[in-house]
Order: sequence, then C-alpha cells, then structure tokens
Amino acid sequence: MKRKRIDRKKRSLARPRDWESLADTAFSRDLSRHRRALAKLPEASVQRALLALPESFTPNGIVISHTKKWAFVQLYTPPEGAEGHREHLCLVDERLPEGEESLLAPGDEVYVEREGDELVVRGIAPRRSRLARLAGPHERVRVQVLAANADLLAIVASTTHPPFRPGLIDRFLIAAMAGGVAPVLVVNKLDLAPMPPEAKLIYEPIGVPVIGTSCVTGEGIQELASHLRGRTCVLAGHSGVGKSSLLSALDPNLRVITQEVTPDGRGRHTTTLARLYVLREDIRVIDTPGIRALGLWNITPDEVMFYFPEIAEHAVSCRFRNCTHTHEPSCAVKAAVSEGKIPELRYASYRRILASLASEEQITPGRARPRES
Ligand SMILES: Nc1nc2c(ncn2[C@@H]2O[C@H](COP(=O)(O)OP(=O)(O)OP(=O)(O)O)[C@@H](O)[C@H]2O)c(=O)[nH]1
Ligand SMILES: [Mg+2]
Ligand SMILES: [Zn+2]
Repeated sequence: MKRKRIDRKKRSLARPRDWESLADTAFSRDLSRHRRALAKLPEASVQRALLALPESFTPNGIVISHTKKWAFVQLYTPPEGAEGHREHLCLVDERLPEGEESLLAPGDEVYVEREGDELVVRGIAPRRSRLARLAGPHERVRVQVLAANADLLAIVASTTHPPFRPGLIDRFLIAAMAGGVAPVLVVNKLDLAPMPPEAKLIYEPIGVPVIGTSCVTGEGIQELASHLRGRTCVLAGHSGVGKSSLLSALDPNLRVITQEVTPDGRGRHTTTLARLYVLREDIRVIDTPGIRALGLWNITPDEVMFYFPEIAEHAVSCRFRNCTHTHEPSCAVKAAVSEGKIPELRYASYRRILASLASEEQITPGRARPRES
C-alpha cells in the first residue's frame, strides 16, 4: 500500500505537467490500456477485437437496457437458430468510442454482429433525440443520456404522495426541448386528490398537454394510450409518482415491479435501471428510475428564458436587451408577473434555474475549466 503511493508520487514527478496534451504520450497510454484489456479477454474476444469496426451499417436492433459491458438488444429479426426469441444479451465492443455523452441508452439503435457464439454490439446509430442530464461529478461522461430516440417525454407527477412539485417539471420541459423530445405532463393519483389547478393553468397555455390519470380507477389511461400509439415515450419524474404503475396500467400483461411509497411520501426508488418495454398497440415505453434533481446541460444562463415561452414573449419589451429579468429596472417580464400574465411559479422556476446554472458551473468546474497554467 505504502509502496504504491510512493510509486505514484514518483510518476507524477517524472512527467511534464501537461503530459496529457502531448498527443503521442496520450496515445501510448491509450494503447497500453487497450493492451491491458486485451490481455484480460478470452481468445475469441481477442480475435474479434482485431477486426475493424464497421464504418457504415444499417441498425438491426434496439437497446432495451444495458450496463457498461453488456446490452440487452431486441433484434429486428431473430438471429439464425433462435426462433421468435428476440431479446439478446450482447457484449458491447469496447472499442466503441465514448464521447461526452453516455455510449448507450435504452432506445439506441445498434448494429449487432455474431462472432462465434457471441453477439456483439459493433455500431451505434446517431441519436435522433435524447433525454439527458448533466452527469454527477464522479461519472465518466459529462452528459448522462436517460433515453435515446424517444418521440415523447411523459413527465410524470402525482397529485399527492409525493406532492405536486412544478420545479422538476420545468427542468424536464427544458431537457425535452433541448433534446428534441415533445413533452406531455401526466398528473397521476387522481384517486387520492384532485388535479392541482396550477397544472393546467401553467402548462396548457404553453402548449404542453396535461393528462390526469389514476392507476387505481383507470381514469385517463386510455387518453394517455392514445397519445402514445405508434410512438416511443419516456416516463420520467420523481420516485414514487407511479411511472412503473402507469406502464402496468397501459399493458396489464407486463409484470413491472412497483412498491409502496414510504409514509413520508418520498418514494422508494423501486426502478433502478432504465428499460424499454414494447407494449401492445405499437407503443414503446422507456421506464426510468425516479430522480430528485435534473442538472441541465448545454444551456447557458442567457438561453434559459428561451425555454420559458411565456417569459421570452414579454422579454422583447424590456428596456435592456440583455435583461436577465431579475434585478433590472423597466423589466417587462417582472411587470407581467405582477399583472398575473406570467404565473408566479414559473417565474420562480426561471429564477431558480438561472441561479442554479451559475452555481452548477461552480460545483463542477473540472468539466469545462480552462487548463491550469
Ligand atoms: N393511490 C394510487 N397509488 C398509486 C397510483 N399509481 C401508483 N401508485 C402507488 O404508488 C407507489 C409507487 O408507484 P411506482 O409505480 O413504483 O412509482 P415509480 O414512479 O415507478 O417509482 P420509482 O421506480 O421509484 O421511480 C406504489 O405503491 C403504487 O401502487 C395511483 O394512481 N393511485
Ligand atoms: Mg418505477
Ligand atoms: Zn426583463
């Protein structure tokens, strides 16, 4: 243990400070990592690793769920000798390059090749859309993709247990717009409490359909199904709001695990891995684990207002062109809020998001920090 530490110290002393910027040093480091990986693999895999990755391909399957090394893939046509059975565990080719986004997400279209007894993911098609969030500071990638190629994001909230909180909804709306996914708001557990008035008041005027549901009485489930037909939809929201229950309500043949919400109403994080389900009536749903916070990516503070259509609409009349609508005089947005033309809750969300973007930049400075000199 002690010895290791000394070694590491020596190494860091021996290297020039900016060794990572020297391309050939970085390359040789990568190569040795690659060699180490090869040494650990069985013979068949070594053979495979020496074949080139295809430069162009037609996807032949869709990712259902995955870990770092493995992916469950639904193949469009069953491979030879595997009749009818279409979901297959595939090895993920470790040479597929991971950029700033997660390499794989449920919904990704992939190209799978048979190599001996194994099926291997050899290519990933460019994403048409993504639902993504800023990854935690300890994750390998900067942007965690929760779901790929979805047409719709159903932001699920509940009337109560857990309580209705617009803050996360507003963030999901931004993530949906930024990722090219159309949002709908689903307010579940109508059997426990009526629809919170602000749900319709705030979101319908900005063009977000609001659907009230109950998995207990079945209310609204048909309406939800009609939105989803022929599409791929992500279910996302706080833990315990009933995402997995909605999935079971949409297709009772599915056995999706759900759990009681704890007495404090905080939910229990029953779903731990995002997964795509193919339901009847040509509906594909990606169920995701409940989250507490959604860090926004690729958005600068001055862009935030463009994700709040009702704020952007009034902003043109502000005295200052670069008005942030927080402290400036003659701000048309603040005036519209006090006249009730912009809901106070949305304006509060706008300010919270603006403030958090500034602090997120401070919390995760390692990500985009200019190189120390
Ligand atoms: N009363 C009532 N309870 C519901 C409804 N929908 C879900 N529940 C209950 O809420 C609890 C949580 O439901 P889940 O479907 O596991 O919630 P989830 O959003 O998938 O939670 P995570 O997987 O942790 O993100 C379970 O006890 C469900 O039975 C509903 O419409 N009405
Ligand atoms: Mg769940
Ligand atoms: Zn303003």
